[in-house]
Amino acid sequence: MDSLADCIRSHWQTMPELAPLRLDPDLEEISGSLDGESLFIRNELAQCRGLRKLHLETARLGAGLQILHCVLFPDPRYDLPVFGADVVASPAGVSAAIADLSPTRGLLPSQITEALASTPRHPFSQPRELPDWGAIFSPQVLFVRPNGPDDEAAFVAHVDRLLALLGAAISTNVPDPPDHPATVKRWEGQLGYCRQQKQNDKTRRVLEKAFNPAWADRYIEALLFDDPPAP
Ligand code: BLA
Repeated sequence: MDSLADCIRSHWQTMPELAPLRLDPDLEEISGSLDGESLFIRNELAQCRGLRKLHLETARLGAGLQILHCVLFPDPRYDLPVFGADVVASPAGVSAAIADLSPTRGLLPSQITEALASTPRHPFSQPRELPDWGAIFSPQVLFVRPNGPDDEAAFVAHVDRLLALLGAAISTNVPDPPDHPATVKRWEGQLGYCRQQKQNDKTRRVLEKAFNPAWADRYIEALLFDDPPAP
């Protein structure tokens, strides 16, 4: 978890025109309790050229669950995918590790598809099935239960590669005007991505239990998967 968070933060530092994004002070660091155990959530938010919102959430639920959640939402004027990663760990190990560059217009930019196709993949021994709402992810999505330190290091290396590809795509991208049909299509694609992610009951259940349903709803709607503003 720590090396993954460090990897993500170091990529943020290389993004062009990186600037802080305003975050409700009561959402920066959140404390709660779950089954008598303490809960702690930390949120980091930024923006840069090409990305309307970079979000990293690291959470600890007592001695039990540890979660890393990261989504980089593109500015729809740019032809860029959504980067998403989620890692869920318990004392028994990491149960879910997912990372993807997800298309916002049906398919990924060809430079990214080609780069991914030519990168050899570590042979993860425990691949996982996507839930139905996971149709938003690309065909190249990585979703595994890492089994040991080699798998864990390979997952971090994969995220590193995805973020390098995204960074390269940002540096060569020329934005379309806000009213361009391609911009509108990518905005609709991002809206669909957020709607599908909100169907993940596992996230909602953990937040409802740790806080309460109204709080969980606000957190999901306003911070995790807020609808992208119209271009
Ligand atoms: C699964 N997400 C989970 C699980 C939990 C959470 C408890 C079940 C673990 C398991 O199946 O092994 C909880 N995730 C959280 C919470 C947050 C969070 C509380 O991010 C708070 C911020 N989820 C995302 C993103 C992706 C994602 C960005 O937030 C992908 C890019 C995917 N999480 C994802 C998927 C599953 C999951 C695909 C498995 C769902 C399933 O099998 O039904």
